Formats: sequence, structure tokens, C-alpha cells
Amino acid sequence: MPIELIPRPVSVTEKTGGPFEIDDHTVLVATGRAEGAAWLLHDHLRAGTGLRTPVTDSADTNAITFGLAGDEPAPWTTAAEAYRIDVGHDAVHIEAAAPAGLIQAVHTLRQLMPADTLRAARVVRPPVQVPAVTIEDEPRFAWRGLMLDVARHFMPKSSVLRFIDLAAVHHLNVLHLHLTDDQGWRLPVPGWPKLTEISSWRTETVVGHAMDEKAYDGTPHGGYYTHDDLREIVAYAAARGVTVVPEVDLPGHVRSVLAAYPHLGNTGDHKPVATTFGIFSEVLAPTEEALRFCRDVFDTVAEIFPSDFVHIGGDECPRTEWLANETARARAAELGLSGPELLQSWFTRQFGRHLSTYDKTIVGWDEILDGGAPSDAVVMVWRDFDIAAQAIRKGHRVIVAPVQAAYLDYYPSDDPEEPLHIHGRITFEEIAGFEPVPEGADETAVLGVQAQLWTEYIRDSRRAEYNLFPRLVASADLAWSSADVRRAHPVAERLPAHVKRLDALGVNHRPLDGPHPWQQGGIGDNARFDPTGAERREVTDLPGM
Ligand code: TNX
Repeated sequence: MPIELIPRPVSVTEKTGGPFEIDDHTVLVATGRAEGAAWLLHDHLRAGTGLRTPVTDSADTNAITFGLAGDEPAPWTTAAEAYRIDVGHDAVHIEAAAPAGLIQAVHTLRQLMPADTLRAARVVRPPVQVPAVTIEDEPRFAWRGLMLDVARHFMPKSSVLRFIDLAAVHHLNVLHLHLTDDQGWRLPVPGWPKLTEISSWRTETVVGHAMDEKAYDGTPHGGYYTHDDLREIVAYAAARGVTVVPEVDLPGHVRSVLAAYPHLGNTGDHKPVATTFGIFSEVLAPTEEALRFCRDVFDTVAEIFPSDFVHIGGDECPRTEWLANETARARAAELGLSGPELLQSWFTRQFGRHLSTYDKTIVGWDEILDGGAPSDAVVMVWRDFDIAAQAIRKGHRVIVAPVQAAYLDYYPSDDPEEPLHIHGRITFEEIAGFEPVPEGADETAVLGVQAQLWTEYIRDSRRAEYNLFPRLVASADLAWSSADVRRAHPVAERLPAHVKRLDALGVNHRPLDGPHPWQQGGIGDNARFDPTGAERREVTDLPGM
């Protein structure tokens, strides 16, 4: 069987000589900081093969050894996740300069085994064969992300853990959790109890596409994670080489906050948590009290999430209220700003300053550039890929996450049988063909790439898997592999072999040969939005589940 890995490693050299066989007597050899990766492999082998391979500090033969060698690279460098695997008939040697590299090697080793070993319990009879091969590997980008929007539709903790597993299998190393938005707030903050009492629930949700707005479902929707839930998510991810980067979206997208604390807004109006989708004019007032709120939120975030990065949101922040409001205008003047349009930039600087006291670097959606952002802020480019080059020219590091290639909430094809998606279209092939470094730009300014799963029209994790897969496979391949490797080994050619793995993992992926017309579970399957935008039509004759 050919070795078809996702992502494709830098180099794969098949060797002569028998495969390595993992059996009842195989041991995992690791000490000190290498042990975490060994236990990760142990847990996966125990689940998928039933074998109980002990972790020991030495063995003569029939061993998988984990070794740390050389100077430890800095975190958030590609070298930190480089690794080497050498599989011979009698032993497997895994080596890396950092524990993070050993963990990536474990993810590769899992793909070298038969797909059925990825199941949650044993269906294959050991011994399990690993082909004799030498793999040398290093990611192209240090940040390989998946964003989950748990605000528009709350995902239970179990689903978040599942997506961490699925991300890790694909060598993704960042789970960006979009924790707050107009439609729901998922993070308890001490001193602000109404965030969980009021902001975390909405009374109902629009049915069908928000732009069609014909009906509401009358069903309350919401939820939040406790601090221990979040700590559990962080630890579960860390064991798999995944960093959880929290996002609190400020100063726009705050309808859920203002529903509980209207005095933080510009008008004092009492509006409920949003029940439909789109861009709302409500934003935080530029007051000391609103800043105190933000600081309390970020203090909580800093305490729970060890990540070096905190995402402060910053997208879609209309200036309407600030321009119309006399107090906001006066405050802008008092702050020495040339106009209220610059208040977002002022907020961003306050956030950056506060989070720097925790040694955290801020990440923001690309609108933080409007009016200027602190130079160390990382810009997450989404509105247009061209913004990446502009941000790099201004001296920022960027994460490339644009609507051209990274929005997995968009339709996966133009086929009218597709279930309701938000709009737009991004195919597997478009992602596979995307080059994330702007022409002429310094590649080191691109910290990474990231796929987004916004969940306006994705009600549950089953439907989320349909949106993510197989497109996330192409996204993960481009995040890890160099342009040359991707050209030489197109991801589409490796996809059929990889689908066996997705099937073993029980992933509800979109079939490779077209949409699954019964794939509902999105809100409002009675309404369709034409991905071409040319015309909208209703589809009322879809078969039920
Ligand atoms: C834009 S991307 C948004 C989100 C929506 C998304 C839908 C970004 C930073 N803001 O609020 O969910 O489009 O595709």
C-alpha cells in the first residue's frame, strides 16, 4: 500500500525490510519531557488496538522510542514541531528538538497504521503493522488553526473535544474559540453574573437565511462553559499539541453583553440578545466603565487560557453610534483623537496594553488596522487576501484566514442540492490551489493560516462536520506543507485514502462525489440562499430526515 499522509511530510523514504509490528510485547520508551507524547500514543493504541503498550525508560527491542535532541527551539517557530520518524523491522525511533515535535510525530504514526486503528475501540487484530519508512518533517507555518464559532450556536464541551481530536489528526495546532457574539456569550466573568444569566441565552433563532427573515423558531438556544470546562478543554488540547486561543469579540458584536448590561452601550436602550444574524450597530461606549468590563473579561481569559495569544475580535465594528452620540464624540476629543472613528483603534490599544501585562500578544480581525493597531498585534486577515500584504507592509505578523479560501461556512459547491449555507462558495479544489503567502512578501511575516467555521446556519456538530470535511483536509495540507510539496503531491490524490480514516473516525463528511441532499440539521432547511446571489428561491420539497 502506498503511504498517503495528510498533510504530506517534507520527505518520505520507504525502506526495504519488513514492517514494524506493534503487538502485546511492544513498549514505548520515553523519559522526562518526552513522556507526554509516549502516553498520547499509548492512549491512542489502547483505544484503537486494545494493546496496552507500557511507557518505560529503556528496552532492547520491539520498542518505539521517543527522544529529544538538540537545542530547544522557541515556541511558535516551525522548528518547534519538526520531527523525524524511522521505522525499522525491530524498532521505531522518533526524534524531535521539542516535545511539540514528538506529538506531531505521534499524529503521523497514527496515519501510518491501518485506518481502522483510528476507531475508538478495537476492530483490528494485532499485530498492527507500520510500514518501514523514514520521515523527516517540519511544518511550513507555526500557526495552523481552526476557528469554531461557539457563540452563534453553542457547542457542548464534548463536541469541542471531538473537534480538537479531529484538528490534531490533521496536524492543526490551534483551536481558536470564538466565545462571544451578538447571539450569545459563553464565558463566565466574576463580577458580571448576568453574562451567564442573560447573555448566554437567546429566546429564539431566525428560521432560514437571516436575509429572508420570514419566521423564528420559538426555541430558546444557549449555554456557556464553566471555567473548569474551559480548563479541561485547554488541557485536553495541550496533550494533543493544540493550543486553545480564546476570542472575546470587542468592541462590536456585543448585543449579548448589552442585553444584560445596557449601561455599557451608547444609547442605554434595552434590547434582547440577538435572534437573527448580520452586523448590528450596537458597540461599547468609550467609557471607563466599559473599559473596566473589558479588563475584567481579559483578566478572566488570562487566568484560564495559558496561550501566548488572545484574540480580541475587532471585526465589523460600525461607527454609527459613536458618530451619532454626543458623549462618545466628546470622549474621542478628550482622548485627543481626530474623530470618533478612531475609538476602535483606541479600544484595541487599551486591550493590547492590558494583555501585555500578562505577556500576551493580541490577535485581531483585520479591521483593527483601521486607524492603526499596535505594531506587535497579529492581524487575522479575513475580508480580503490583499489585506495580508498591506498588514505585512505595516510591520504586522499575519494569520491568513480569508474569505477566498478559509471560510468553511460557505457552500462547498454550486450544486442546488447543497443544504443551506451562509452564502458564497469555497470548494475543496479552491482551497487546495490556494497559496497563502502574498507574492513578494516575507514568508516569516505569515505566522500561519486558519480555517473558519462560523455557525449561523450550523446548528449542531453533525452538521459542522459536514461543513468542515473534507475541506479542512485541504486546509490542513496547505497549513503544513510547502508550496513545492503541495504541487508535487496534490492533496486531492491522497483524499480517497484519507476518507477511510475519516470514516473510521466516524466523521460526517460531505461525500466526495457531491452533496448529501438529506444533510439537514441547519436551521431553516425550508429556505435556500442561492450561492451565486443572483436569485433566491425557496425549496419546500426536500425530503425529511
Ligand atoms: C463575517 S469573519 C464575520 C462573522 C460572520 C462571518 C460569516 C468575521 C471576523 N466576521 O461575524 O459569522 O462573516 O461568514
